[in-house]
Amino acid sequence: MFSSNVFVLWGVLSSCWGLRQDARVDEELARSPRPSKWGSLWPLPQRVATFDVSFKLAAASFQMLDGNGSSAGPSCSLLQDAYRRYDKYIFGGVKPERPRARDRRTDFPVLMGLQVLITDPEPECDQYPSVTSDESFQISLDLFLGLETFSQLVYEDDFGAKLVNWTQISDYPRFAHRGLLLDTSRHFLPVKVILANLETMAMNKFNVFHWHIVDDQSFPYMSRTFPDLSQKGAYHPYTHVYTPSDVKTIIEFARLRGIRVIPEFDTPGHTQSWGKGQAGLLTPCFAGSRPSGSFGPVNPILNSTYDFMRRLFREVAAVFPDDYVHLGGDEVDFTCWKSNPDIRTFMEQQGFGKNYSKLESLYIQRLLDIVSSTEKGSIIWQEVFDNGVKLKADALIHVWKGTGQQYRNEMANVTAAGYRALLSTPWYLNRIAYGQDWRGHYKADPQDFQGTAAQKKLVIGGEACLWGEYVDATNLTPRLWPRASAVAERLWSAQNVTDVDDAYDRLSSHRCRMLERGIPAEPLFSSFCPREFE
Ligand code: CP6
Repeated sequence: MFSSNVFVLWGVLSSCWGLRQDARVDEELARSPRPSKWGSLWPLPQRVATFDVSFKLAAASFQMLDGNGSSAGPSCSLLQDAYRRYDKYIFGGVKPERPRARDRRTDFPVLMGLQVLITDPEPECDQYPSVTSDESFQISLDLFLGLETFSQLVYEDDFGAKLVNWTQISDYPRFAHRGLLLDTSRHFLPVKVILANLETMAMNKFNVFHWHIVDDQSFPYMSRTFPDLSQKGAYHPYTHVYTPSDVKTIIEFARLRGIRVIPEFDTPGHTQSWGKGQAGLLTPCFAGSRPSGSFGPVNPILNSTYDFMRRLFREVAAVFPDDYVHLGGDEVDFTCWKSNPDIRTFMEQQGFGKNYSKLESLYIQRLLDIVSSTEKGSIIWQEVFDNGVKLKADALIHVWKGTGQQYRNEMANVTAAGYRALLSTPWYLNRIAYGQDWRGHYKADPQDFQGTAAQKKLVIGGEACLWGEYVDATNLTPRLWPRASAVAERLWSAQNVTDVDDAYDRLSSHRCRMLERGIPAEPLFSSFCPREFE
């Protein structure tokens, strides 16, 4: 009896010891968060000066107003909309009655309001954001980027009073393209989930929503030109689709937050769901001399394929206002093409031999021509570049594959060839690991490769990717935040902002702020938030 107890106790101790061993992976940061000298600013601004002078904000009297001489006034609905949002974030939507003069005495000088002075003679109030948008601001402020930063300066004292320290900030992004990929094909994501994530993107200064809208598993995009694509290819023909009005809602919500929406219609691979609503589009695979009944990538040897693509991309160009579309082009499996006798004959006629990359290139080449005829620029996954496809000089190459050394080499090769590059390889947030994997995401730098200054300049940014195989509305938000925030800071803040310890402190507070704003962001490590949800 006694010896058995001893054994149990030993078992408990040894398993505790085992856990400690495991936790040692986290040694460097196995501590509770502490206040950072930068408060809870995230991503860290380019230049910050704080002074030991505090002001109080009163919910009843504080106002955000267009400054004297501002080039954006009442007619700039985008700005007025942003005032409302940030008022709510700062004061929690509470508007007490205005205090009488004798009640106004406080221990701190009261900050009466925030004057927003837009200096751009033609502010983008009614336009869509673009890769050339000026996102810089001083803290006397530019649109919502500045408002977000201002709201992050507000803190509470022990009595719940809202305070802000006298602060001067001058800020602008390191990279123009700071994206997040969500995948709505593997699982349908309800519109409100997408909107909540756009809102959270704005809190993190992400400015591109890369919408991987369709793929093998389902085709939820409702096309006016080809309604059968979603009618037959979506998980459900009217509950699991994005109607034209849904798409509009998402694009407008994003626009009001300075976020571009870039749709991806990935071809010629990853298109199984397209085949259900568009007969003859996919390549019939053969078993010996007979069709096997299954289908492969888009059939690149038929004129009807290009007629279809021309009509589809004409619609896409009209529906999505951004200057770019993402054309995919990744992971094309040649097995089915190889099995098909018509394709083999075509290969011979073209003199391609057994090189199916040449066939893929022929397809992509024609698709790129179709897309340029719609006046849009193209983004493609790296395989298209790797296969030697002739690209327009303005094509953007999206690097997603390989180990650390491989992706660095790829960035070097792409930029040495004179193309602009986007990086995603180190930021596959669908991959999860025990511990603080955000630190790895934080340390990766898109300009960390062997190359000239001119090559580094061709890196216009990167994207965090959350592929949808294991993610739907139930777990998307906590899996994404605050892990994606690490990528947001890497893409916004200066190159020398690399102190992971300080990032941990600020990110912990930033995560608590996201919680307060109703976003169920997961914790970084053992900790608690000043205001926790039930
Ligand atoms: N779907 C598409 C995917 C992936 C890619 N393209 C993918 C590949 C590897 C991982 C995660 C996602 N699911 N269309 C690659 C760009 Cl680890």
